[in-house]
Amino acid sequence: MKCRKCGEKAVINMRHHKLALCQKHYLEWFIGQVDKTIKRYRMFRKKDKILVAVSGGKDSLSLWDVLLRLGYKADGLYINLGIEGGNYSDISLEKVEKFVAQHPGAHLHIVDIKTLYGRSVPELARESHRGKRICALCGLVKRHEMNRVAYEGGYYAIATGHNLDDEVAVLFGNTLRWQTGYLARQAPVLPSTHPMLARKVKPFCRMYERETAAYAILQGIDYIYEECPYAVGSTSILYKNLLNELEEQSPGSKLSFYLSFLQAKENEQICFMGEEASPELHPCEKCGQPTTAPRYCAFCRVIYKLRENGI
Ligand code: Q46
Ligand code: ZN
Ligand code: ZN
Repeated sequence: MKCRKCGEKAVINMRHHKLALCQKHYLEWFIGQVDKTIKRYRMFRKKDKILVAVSGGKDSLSLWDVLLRLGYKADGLYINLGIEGGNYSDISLEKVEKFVAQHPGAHLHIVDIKTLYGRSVPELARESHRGKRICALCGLVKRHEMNRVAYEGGYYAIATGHNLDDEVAVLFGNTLRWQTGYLARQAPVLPSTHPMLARKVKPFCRMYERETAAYAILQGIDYIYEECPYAVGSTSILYKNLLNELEEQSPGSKLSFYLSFLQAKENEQICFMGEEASPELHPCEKCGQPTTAPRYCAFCRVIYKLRENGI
C-alpha cells in the first residue's frame, strides 16, 4: 500500500476515508484534521489559554502535543486520583512527566487528591455512604478540580482527549435509552454557563481511536497502555466492541453516525425541546462553585461530609 500523497510506503490505511499515508504525511494530515475541527466548531483561538486534561493515555497526550505544535497556548492538568490497581496512577503520572520533559516550555499543573483532601478517590468511594459507584464519584471529583484549576488559572476552556470512539459509544448508549437530556448536551463544545464553570471542548471528536493511537506511536509519545482498572467491564467498552464490529463490516459507520447526529442538531432536524433550560445555580457555601443543590455542592458533600444542615 502506497501513500496517496508521495507514493512512499504507507504506514496506515484508513478505510473509512479511503486514504493511505506514509508516516510524514499521516502526522501532517492528523494535525490538520484536528485544527479543522477546532475551527469548524469554534472551540478556541490562538490567543486563548487552554487547559488540557491529561491522564497519561494516548488521547490526552496526543492532544496536548498537537495543540502545542499548532501554536495554541495549552497547559496540562494531571489529576492524581490515587488509583493503586496496577500502579495505574503512578505509571500514568510518570508518562505525563516524561512528556513534559520532552516538550520544553510545556507547563503542567498537578493536583493530588489525597494530598489536598486527605483521601484518594478509591478511599472516598469506599467510605461513601450514599453508595456512589467509584466512576461516578471519580467523575465528580475530576469535574470539580478541572473547573477549579481552570477558574483559578484564568483558562478560557478545558480540552479533553475524547475521541470519536468515545463519543460514538456515548451517543449509542444515550440513543438506546433515548436520554434526551444527555443527547441535547452531547456536542464538541459545551459552552460555559457560569464564570466558574469552564467551557469544555473535544478537539479529537472526529478522530478514530485507532488514529489517535497511531499518532502517539508515530510521534514517539510514550503513554500508558493499560486502562484504569475500574473501566474493565463497563458498558462503554461493550458498546465500543459492538460498534467496532459494525465498523469492520461497514467502514465509516461510526463517523457518519456521529457527524449526522451533529448535523441534524445543527439543522434543527432533531431537537430536544425544553431539555436545555438550565436550573438555577447558586454558590456552594464551602467552595464557591455553582451548584443546584441546597447549600453545598455534591463534591463538598462527599469530601467534607457536609449535609444541608451543616456538618
Ligand atoms: S479514571 Fe475514574 Fe475513569 Fe477509572 S475510576 Fe472510573 S472514572 S475508569 S475515565
Ligand atoms: Zn507520503
Ligand atoms: Zn462545594
